Amino acid sequence: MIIRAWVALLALVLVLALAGCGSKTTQTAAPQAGAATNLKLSAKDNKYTPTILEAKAGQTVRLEISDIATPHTFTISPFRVNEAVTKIGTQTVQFAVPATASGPVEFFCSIHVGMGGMLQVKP
Ligand SMILES: [Cu+2]
Repeated sequence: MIIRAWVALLALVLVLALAGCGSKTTQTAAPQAGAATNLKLSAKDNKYTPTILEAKAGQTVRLEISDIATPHTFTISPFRVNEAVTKIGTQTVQFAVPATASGPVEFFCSIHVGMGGMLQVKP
């Protein structure tokens, strides 16, 4: 009787473990939540490209901004991120995605109208 219960428990643990694996079907090497991720953005022609970035909730983002020819900001208001991007050439800004964040949040330059995009926050 005890052995049967133990086998049932083992089977349950196995099923849960497999279910856990099955839920992660993405092929991309997505970083773990909490780990830092490196993203790139170009500021060429006073436009941020790409216009869609992706990070996970709770993650630290190191964002390398290239093609800087004039001062910009990198701003995400709900995250209280407002970095001056003034280094001609390339500058890296680092910010934390709040653990409670989700969905798309806007990033933009507060100097150039229309210079911005969306940061998709994945769980
Ligand atoms: Cu700008």
